[in-house]
Amino acid sequence: MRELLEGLPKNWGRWGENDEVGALNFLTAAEVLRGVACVRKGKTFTLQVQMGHPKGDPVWPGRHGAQRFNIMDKGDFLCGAGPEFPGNHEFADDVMFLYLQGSTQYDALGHVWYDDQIYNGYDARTTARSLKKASVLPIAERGVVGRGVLIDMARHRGKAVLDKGETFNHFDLMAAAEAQGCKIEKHDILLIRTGLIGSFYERDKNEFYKDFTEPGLTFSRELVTWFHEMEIANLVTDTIANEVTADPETGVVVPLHCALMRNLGVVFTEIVALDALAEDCAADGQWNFLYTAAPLKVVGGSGAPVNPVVLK
Ligand code: UVW
Repeated sequence: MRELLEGLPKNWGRWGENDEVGALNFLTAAEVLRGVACVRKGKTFTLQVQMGHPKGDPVWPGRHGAQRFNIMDKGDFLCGAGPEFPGNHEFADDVMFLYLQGSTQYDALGHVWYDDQIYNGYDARTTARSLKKASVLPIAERGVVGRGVLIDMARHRGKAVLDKGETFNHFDLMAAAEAQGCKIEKHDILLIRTGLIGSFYERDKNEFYKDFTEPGLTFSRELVTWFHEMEIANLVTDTIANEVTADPETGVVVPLHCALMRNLGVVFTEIVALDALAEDCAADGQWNFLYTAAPLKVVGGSGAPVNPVVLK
């Protein structure tokens, strides 16, 4: 990874030696108002996938989807195991076991690293047992609000869903934006649709996970420089890991996690449901909007579930 990313820009120290939210610092009050200016119709969209979906949850191989268990329900009361209260109300309770990266989620900036340093140069040993630095908590405390723009790469290529391992770069994003009649602007929250997550529920799971390679952004030095110059605050996609799984040239796995998240502090949001929003954008021709998201405040978390809300 070091060799691949040698000489590329870093934002370490740019927002001070204690910074933990990286490129979200670009989302000033003026940027919030730039997003608000996109709200014209009163339409709202929620972008979280269902947790514990009956057809399974799309996850990075080795993780598991959310599992929810009833702790109390009518059955407990029928067999006399439910607690009795004056007035005799009954109730249902449940618990959930979930990977914090196993559903629609924000990654903490300390989620992925190489060379023993996480975002902003913090020692990777600060991740032991829980993230003491650059956890998801500061992102959750801050919230994410700004102007979002959706690039529908699948629609641009005339496909319902991009192929396994199909790549695209910043030139493709800009060409798609032009075809959509919109522009990716500095400080945008960049949403990219590949069709992958929407397709998951109807696909054979063996086929989906076989030779696991997602479609997505592919690493190049120019692409990293473009993200740096555009000062993109947040990358949001309908894939599990926001990039083509392995760089086709070198075989290096998730180089953009390192180049964008670890080095530039670009915040990643993954496994996002973008189909309904994309349909609406294609119908009304408006591809920009106010994007808002508040991941859960998980102390020490390397990620946290979220249900982003978009307003047009
Ligand atoms: C990895 O950790 C590889 O992916 P994600 O960012 O999806 O959690």
